[in-house]
Amino acid sequence: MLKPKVTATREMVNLDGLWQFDTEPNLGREPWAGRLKTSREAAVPASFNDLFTDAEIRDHVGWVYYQRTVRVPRGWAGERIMIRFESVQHQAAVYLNGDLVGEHTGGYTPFDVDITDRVSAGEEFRLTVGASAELTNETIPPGELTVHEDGRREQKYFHDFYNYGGIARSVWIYSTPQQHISDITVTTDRAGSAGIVNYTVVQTGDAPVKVTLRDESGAVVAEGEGSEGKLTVQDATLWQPGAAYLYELTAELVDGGVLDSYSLNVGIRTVEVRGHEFLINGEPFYFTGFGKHEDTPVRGKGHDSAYLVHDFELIKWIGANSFRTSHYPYAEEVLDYADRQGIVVINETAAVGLNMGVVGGLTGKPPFPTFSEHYANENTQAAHAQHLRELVARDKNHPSVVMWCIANEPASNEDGAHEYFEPLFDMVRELDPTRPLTYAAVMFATPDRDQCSDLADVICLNRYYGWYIFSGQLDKAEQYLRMEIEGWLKKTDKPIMMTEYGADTQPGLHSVWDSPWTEEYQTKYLEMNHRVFDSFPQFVGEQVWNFADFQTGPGIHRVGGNKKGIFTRDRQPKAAAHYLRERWTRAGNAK
Ligand code: BDP
Repeated sequence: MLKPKVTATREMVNLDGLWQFDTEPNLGREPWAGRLKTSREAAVPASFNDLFTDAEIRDHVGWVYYQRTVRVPRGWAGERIMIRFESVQHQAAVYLNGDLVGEHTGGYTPFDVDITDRVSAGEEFRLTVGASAELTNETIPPGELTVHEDGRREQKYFHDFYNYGGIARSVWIYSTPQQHISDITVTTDRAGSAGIVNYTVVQTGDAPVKVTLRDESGAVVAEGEGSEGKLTVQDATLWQPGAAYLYELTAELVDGGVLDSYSLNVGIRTVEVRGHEFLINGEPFYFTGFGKHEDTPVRGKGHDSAYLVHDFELIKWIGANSFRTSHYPYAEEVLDYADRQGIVVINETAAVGLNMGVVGGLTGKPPFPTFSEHYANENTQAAHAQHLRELVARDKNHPSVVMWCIANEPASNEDGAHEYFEPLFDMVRELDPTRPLTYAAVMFATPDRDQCSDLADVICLNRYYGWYIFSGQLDKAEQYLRMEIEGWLKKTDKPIMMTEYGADTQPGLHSVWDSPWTEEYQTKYLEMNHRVFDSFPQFVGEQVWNFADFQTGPGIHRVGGNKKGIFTRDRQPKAAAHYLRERWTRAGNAK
């Protein structure tokens, strides 16, 4: 799944901007059959929910429709013509003039619609996109949808962030030659001071393939022929955390002239788990940073390049080296930028909420088994597998991505979890043997109860001692956190990291005592956790929950959203940001 790009043989036109917009109840039966009769317009990319003041739109459950006209560039005659949707949350139906031409399920991975046979160069067409953010027990993420007798649709979900919907990332039409490169896979290795770049090019037709690797100055450092090969770069400059270096690999189909050409960035680096260590380029790596969200005021989950740049600036300011794409794949632009900025990424799927235990509150008692016909069943697992395939297909070439996270807080302590996850882990290992795998373990999945840690290469824990458990009692929290980690060390010799720990904090609230919600408490909570982490050499990282405050569904334990951010939703630092900066910029890093 190659990202659309302008190359010597390919063109693209961006379709972002204002599209006509309406929700299902306001429409006739077939909104795609003609022009939408509405004066309402929605911004693309953006979640639609927070754009308008009408509560019925914000909380609409069901289909919404976006529409615009598109003119195909007049020079595209004879080319293959595609539409690329980077993200439609969570289900999409695409109509060209009156016809259904494409469908996709899964809100965080891109899809293409081939419209070559339906459009003509220089002509206009009407593009209508239906988007539904409905979640059921057979979608990823899962949810619960109830249709009441009066037809009202009610959406529940079991994850702690607002279920935004709509066209959240850019839309493009793009051209490729009929005979074209359809995929490139790159893996890298090191041999002494040389760098190895293994490549596979997939194409239509059988034109000879030529591959050229250039360094950052543009000098050719290696060349290859054929659809598979191994390039050797003498004295390679490695891609390193905090010191990105990117080569450019260009693949060409050459038959007489150049039929198609596509370039991508390649960072030469290795990732390996050895004993208790997580190694990047053979060096022990300690993750510092955050679990994040794609979440900003007004845009919701809409991708925003200004926030992208600013968030990375704050990540660097605070001295962090990494983040996890909690709890879904982020926009491709984010990973491209991480590649260029040398920020390390744990890439997570949208499998969040596979856990009925959370419904039982702190008891962790599920009302019914999570892995059952009723909830996470075979169809859920098939949808999960599809998400994983799409994620790996999209992100396999990013040097910044060092680990795949198969799920967030699944009920890995419940019976049936191992049977559910084993085939998924096996499948991803086969798709990508080069990266370690993990899942972020929920607090009920203690070392004595978790049933899936044998599947993971790194034990990732989400723990809230001092917040959900022993709130305001940091001494006790410290004792229990330490005990739990000791328990894990008895059970496994894999590396361990904390992928979530955090305390809700209302900026401006202060106290001399250990008072939850104050800025002081957030700092003391983090200090307590760090005392524990620092005493275990088997620990390979700390990612605080969360980078910034973010929007959630309504609930009495959420004050205008989740307030565990180290930054506010508009990216102002809370007191703990200065503490973390002090810790993470200190020589020798966190440890
Ligand atoms: C964890 C979840 C995360 C929540 C967080 C919290 O992984 O999505 O936002 O707790 O409660 O259980 O703040």
